[in-house]
Amino acid sequence: MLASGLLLVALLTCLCVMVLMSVWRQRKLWGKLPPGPTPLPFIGNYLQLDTEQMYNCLMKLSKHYGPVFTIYLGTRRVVVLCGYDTVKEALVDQAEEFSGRGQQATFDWLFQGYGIAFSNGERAKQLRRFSITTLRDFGVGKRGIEERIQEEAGFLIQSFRDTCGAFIDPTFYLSRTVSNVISSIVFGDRFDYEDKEFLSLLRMMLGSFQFTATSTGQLYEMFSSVMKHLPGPQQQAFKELQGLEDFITKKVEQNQRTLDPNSPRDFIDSFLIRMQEEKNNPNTEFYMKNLVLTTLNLFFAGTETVSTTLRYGFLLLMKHPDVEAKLHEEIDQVIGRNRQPKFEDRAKMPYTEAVIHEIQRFGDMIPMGLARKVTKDTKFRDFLIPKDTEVFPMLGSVLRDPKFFSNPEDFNPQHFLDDKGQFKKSDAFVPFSLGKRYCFGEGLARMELFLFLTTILQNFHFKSPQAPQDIDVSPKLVGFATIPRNYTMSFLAR
Ligand code: D3G
Repeated sequence: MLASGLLLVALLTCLCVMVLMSVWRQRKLWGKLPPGPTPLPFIGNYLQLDTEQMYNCLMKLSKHYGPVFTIYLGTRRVVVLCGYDTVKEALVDQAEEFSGRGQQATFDWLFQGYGIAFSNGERAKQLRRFSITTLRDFGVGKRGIEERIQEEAGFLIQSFRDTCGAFIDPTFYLSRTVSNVISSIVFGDRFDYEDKEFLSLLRMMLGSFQFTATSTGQLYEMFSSVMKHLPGPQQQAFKELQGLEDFITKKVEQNQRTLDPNSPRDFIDSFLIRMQEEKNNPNTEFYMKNLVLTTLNLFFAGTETVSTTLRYGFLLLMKHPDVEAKLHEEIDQVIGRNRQPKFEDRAKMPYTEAVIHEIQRFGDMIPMGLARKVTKDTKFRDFLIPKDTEVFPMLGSVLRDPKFFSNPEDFNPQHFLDDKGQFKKSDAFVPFSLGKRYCFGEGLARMELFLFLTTILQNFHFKSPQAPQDIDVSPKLVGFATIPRNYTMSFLAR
């Protein structure tokens, strides 16, 4: 009797221990988030972060916690990925899991999960597919868009000639030109360079893009729910985003009034036609809000990234006159002065190709990438990342990965050249990100960078009011975007 009682107690104890152990193991499994500093309620890791230099702060933390760690931006839990191996293992080897879109608090104020860049799930999939096909229909990746870029490059050359060698800030010269390429596709026509409304749209894009790189812009990433109601520079950014949306809404209404369903004139027309085709589909993603906000995504992303890259590039070439001289030499040899550059020329211009890559690598346009999130509970290395956790792929840490670039902090086209002077690819060249949500404007951007840069250098050389050694090529702002310092320059006819 006593023995069986003892046995029962022992058995029950055993069972209890087993149950407890299994619960504990599961909890531990669940708790296997990447390491990171302990967060406080509501403010998260605010005390460990400096909103003036988020990128640098996160890289410092990665020295302590390793290439995969967890940080809390206010209440947002974010897994940070550093270096080529880590980013590639996540975004490429586990592409599906890491294909969700995380937040960009400033842009989300307007987009609210609609449109193509800041959306998720079926919506992102459908709109991405449609956009890629429709861009192609309007000539992207073909002769059509190449000729449009060449023509626009001609207008830019003329506008630089008109400055008669005066020192100017090139910002809006470049953004007008770059923006007119995507404008031709989404609105069916370019803007006149004197158009006041165009300039105001370009100011709104520049302003809100720069805001995301400021300290307030990064603070807004942590405390948007409070700050959206408070006065401050964020209100100006909202006004600018709203101004852009209002303009697109107006363009859509114009298109609607004059639509011929049998011959779409531009991206907006094609979307309107698709809306008509899907009007009886209760699950359609083709409706007005997605039309306006997808168009705004293309217009904005197609303007600001390429134009900021060129602006940074000019400054870098003035800092490095030897590089500019070698570009002139290759252009003269391969293209000469009597015909416009064409995209095919690229194959015979390894030096130019290397310089463009190096400008993009050094410029590091979107240093922390567009935030991703995991679409399901995800096992990554020895960690478990719960569904919907945000992920920052630190593209800047890949572009400056010392395993791939000999002097990652220096601007040096040799990073992309072999000892025979031939162009050398690098897997760590990831300015367009990787995986399922990589930038599908990549082809267009590369064509523009090549044709604009070669056409400009075929016609001008650059003059800075400062001596090369006094030019500061370190960024003015690093946040969501990297922004070069303000400068002026002069375009001297060759
Ligand atoms: C900004 C605002 C609206 N839609 C897209 C953007 C944006 C900025 C940089 C990129 O997208 C990455 N191509």
